[in-house]
Amino acid sequence: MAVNDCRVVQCSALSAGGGVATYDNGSLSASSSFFEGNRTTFSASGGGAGGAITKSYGSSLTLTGCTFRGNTSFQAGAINLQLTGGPTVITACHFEDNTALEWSGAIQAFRGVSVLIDRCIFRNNRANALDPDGGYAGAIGNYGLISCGVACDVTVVNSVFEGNAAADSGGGINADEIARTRVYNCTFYGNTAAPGRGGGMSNTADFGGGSVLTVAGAIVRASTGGQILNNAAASVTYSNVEGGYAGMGNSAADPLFVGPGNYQLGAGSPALDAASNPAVPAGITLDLAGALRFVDYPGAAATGVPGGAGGAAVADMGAYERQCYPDCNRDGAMNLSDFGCFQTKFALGDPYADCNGDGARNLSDFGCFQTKFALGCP
Ligand SMILES: [Ca+2]
Ligand SMILES: [Ca+2]
Ligand SMILES: [Ca+2]
Repeated sequence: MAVNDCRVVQCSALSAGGGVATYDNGSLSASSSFFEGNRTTFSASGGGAGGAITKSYGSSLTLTGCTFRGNTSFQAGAINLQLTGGPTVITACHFEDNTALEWSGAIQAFRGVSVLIDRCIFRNNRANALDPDGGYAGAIGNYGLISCGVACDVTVVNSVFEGNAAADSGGGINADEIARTRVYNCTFYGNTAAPGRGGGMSNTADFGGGSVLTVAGAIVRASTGGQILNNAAASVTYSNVEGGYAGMGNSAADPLFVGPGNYQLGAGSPALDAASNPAVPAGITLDLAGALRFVDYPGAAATGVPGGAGGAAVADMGAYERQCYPDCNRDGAMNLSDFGCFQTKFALGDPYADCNGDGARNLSDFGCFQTKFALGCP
């Protein structure tokens, strides 16, 4: 089933999938669609999962360019993914103001599902605690009850978590039981959990032991309730964590975001060229803004790990890769060939050639390019 260019608004279901559901080896894809104010209505203490979408029993799910806003459920405020089966791939989607009464404000993965979440924004989602067992995972929860190896992985890449809140643990992400959760090149800012319970992320052992959380290339700042809680097995490397976190390549220095609410990295950021290329999953080549993920930023010391799809160009920490504007051909060097590249893009009418950003492409853009080239990467 395909749901394209649709609006699914204020729908409800008794127990699962307030808007849309796929079961029994079915396949659901949705693109450029809007899911708002959908909910499950099962009694609050008795269940209800997936305010907007449920995927279950072997089915597969692909979501691209969709928005999920203000959906509500007992667990999995927007999307419920459960039981082994086909993969889930969620790309370039926005999740805002979704609510779970108990667990997982936006997305919940449960029992052996394979999930890739790439280039998404999670903002102001929350998990309340209707009873004392709840309040886990403000945005994403991953819970595995059976041993299924990599088939159970939830992998999150190139995404931003901002202002999400969990009444108990994991304002951005919570994992428990024997879940496998991988978080690469994501930015967490201003997320909230209870004191000491991981405002950014938590790897808890409250429902069973053995959950493994692997974090690389992340930026985790300004959390309430601590940045990262680990009560099981966690590895955090090549990441920027406010207050510091033990692990190879980690730092605590101010990442120099370009401005409030804008998590692009400023010039001179210690997060430039400081992530780990081999950690980035195969096939990932773009950052959250749709720009190239692997860019060598001239003047930044490469303190991260080269290799992988980036070769010598090392990825930046966080969801955004800083681009060097005058390095037109993106080869990490600034020379005459970049002038040729600019001329070509100008001739083709490429938006890149509007160097001064005034909406027109004319001679003044050539002067602008020369000026920026002379400045390096301002
Ligand atoms: Ca870089
Ligand atoms: Ca170049
Ligand atoms: Ca212009």
